[in-house]
Amino acid sequence: MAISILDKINSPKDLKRLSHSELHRLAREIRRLIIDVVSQNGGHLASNLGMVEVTLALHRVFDAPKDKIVWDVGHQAYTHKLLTGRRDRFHTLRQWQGISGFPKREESPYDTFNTGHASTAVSAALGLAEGARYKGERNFTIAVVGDGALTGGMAFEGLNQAGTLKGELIVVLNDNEMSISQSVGALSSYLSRIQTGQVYHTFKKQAEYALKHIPAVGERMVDVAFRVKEAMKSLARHLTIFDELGFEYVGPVDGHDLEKLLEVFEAAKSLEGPILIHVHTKKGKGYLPAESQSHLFHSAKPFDKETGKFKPGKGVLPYTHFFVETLIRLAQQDDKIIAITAAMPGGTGLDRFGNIFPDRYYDVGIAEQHAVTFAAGLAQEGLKPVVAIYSTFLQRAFDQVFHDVCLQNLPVVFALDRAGIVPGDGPTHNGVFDLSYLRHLPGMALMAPKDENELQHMLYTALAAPGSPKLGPVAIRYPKSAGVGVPLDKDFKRLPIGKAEILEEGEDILILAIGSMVYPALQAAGLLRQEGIGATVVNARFVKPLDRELIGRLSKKTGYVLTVEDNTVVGGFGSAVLELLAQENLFSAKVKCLGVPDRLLEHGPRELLCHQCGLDAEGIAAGARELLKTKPSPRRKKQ
Ligand SMILES: Cc1ncc(C[n+]2csc(CCOP(=O)(O)OP(=O)(O)O)c2C)c(N)n1
Repeated sequence: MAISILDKINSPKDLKRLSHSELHRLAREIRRLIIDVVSQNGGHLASNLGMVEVTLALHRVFDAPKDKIVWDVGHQAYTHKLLTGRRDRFHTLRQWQGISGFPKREESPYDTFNTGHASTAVSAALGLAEGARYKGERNFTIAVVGDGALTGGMAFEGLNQAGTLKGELIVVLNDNEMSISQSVGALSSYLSRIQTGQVYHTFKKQAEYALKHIPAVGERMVDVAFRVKEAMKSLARHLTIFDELGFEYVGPVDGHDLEKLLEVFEAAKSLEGPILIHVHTKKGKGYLPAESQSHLFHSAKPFDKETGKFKPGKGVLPYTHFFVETLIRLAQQDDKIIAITAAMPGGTGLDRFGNIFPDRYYDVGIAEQHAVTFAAGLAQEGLKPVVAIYSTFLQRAFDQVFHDVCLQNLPVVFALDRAGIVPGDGPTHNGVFDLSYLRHLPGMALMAPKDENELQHMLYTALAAPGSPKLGPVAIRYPKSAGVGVPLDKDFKRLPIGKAEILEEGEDILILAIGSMVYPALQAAGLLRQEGIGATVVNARFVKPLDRELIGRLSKKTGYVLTVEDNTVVGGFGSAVLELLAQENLFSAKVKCLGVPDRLLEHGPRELLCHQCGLDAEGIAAGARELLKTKPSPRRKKQ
């Protein structure tokens, strides 16, 4: 058996000794290992397979960690991890206490900036470059940005400033014509025109036209001009948008041609900054199923690497499915409903909506801020926009939710997928802040369903229910998980706004749960019942408006209140209940708030993370027992 080259790579320094043919062999070994591990653990397969040669070339030419590489989103950094001392732990990728799927400074000095959300790399790298300049350090800073990430406005805010600073910033634009799905928008077509040389042709045509229309010049001059075709070509290069922004544009370069990449990166070292190197890669490169269906292998579930088939799930379909099926049914009855995604058509399920209602569907790119304000404009025109965004990514658009939606009390519906604790990806992807960052916005109605059946009624209530009070903005948050498996009511029901639901009655303690915590709370009540403790379990349904009457009355009755949410305990549902009790002079009730503690949650399986936060049946029951310890003479019922 041939000796593995990867086994001998302990740091990027080891790369510098390899011959070109060894580098090629190394690329093959890396691809094999990435496929092996991701097929077991799940992860970002397609983006990583596309970046093997670019990463090898960067680490061969530059001197990390002195030279700093910032990975946009960070989902393409597996090769980087393998080359920077994490090969032996790579099999623990995305597992509890294993290595993270994203760059993480706590994990390695080679990870220069923590990422997970898109479009930040240029700004971060520019900050690092300027920081180094202030300190008098000489090094290169490289931002690696995808064409998808470039659709995020922030990437352009960074380029805009970088063009005016003359620092040693190198932007590597990884253009694979894909975001998770097809890249969208005018910029994406512009990049393809550069790829195919059409930017040059456009220039040629414009030049021809201009020369022909100069009086007394005419055809002969055109002939002369085209004899200096090479000069024209180089002139044309200066016409890319990046040149206009003050960058030295280099490209397009084949991102799988190692020799070419080495040459271009080496040359870039001697150019005056800032430089943008446009590389063209193939997402999923080297693994046919990922090449042909890169969107499915973007963030892949575990799969059989021989067949490329995903391992079957648990049976019940995810909340996302129930959301989009309901939206489609509602849209069939109401042609004002419009659906908007920010580059997550598959993840939010809206690709199905788009296939059925192509004129009422928009993928705006990785542009959450724009998505929200765009929806506000549609709402102003009397339409009913539904913006489906992952909870964590809506954080980007907080001011747009406030300034463009809430300030005008516009009826925009926010469907917040991946709310709560999200498995595998870690702190950048947990959706554990939305209850806190939306609750305090005036006019916002904020709901979370206990199951998929309630999700459909909530969407109906928000969008279409006849006789509903006129609602302004509404947010509905639901988890990244399979539904509970309850049957779906055939007919939609209008839920009374701000009304909670009593699910079980007991005298010792009130458990107020929201969203995906409701069923675990019911199970906890079952455990407590076996110990003679009677719990009233309430499905709060609304975090805003809260059911003041019911919560007030039951808190007074039991005197012990346990709130349960898979959101941070800071400023979320529990805080809302505490405020209510204070306002209603009910502070004699003893209250305990269970939720995500005020610290970052590392990556791991959802069940484990929920367990650690006390957010499962056992943890909720333990929380109740602890609270009841403060009871002077606890009433224990006979079993
Ligand atoms: C603010 C934000 N919105 C959405 C996402 C989800 N997301 C992760 S990667 C990705 C596509 C990135 O495309 P690109 O930058 O071209 O990289 P590629 O995967 O093609 O290599 C998206 C939309 C995110 N990480 N951050």
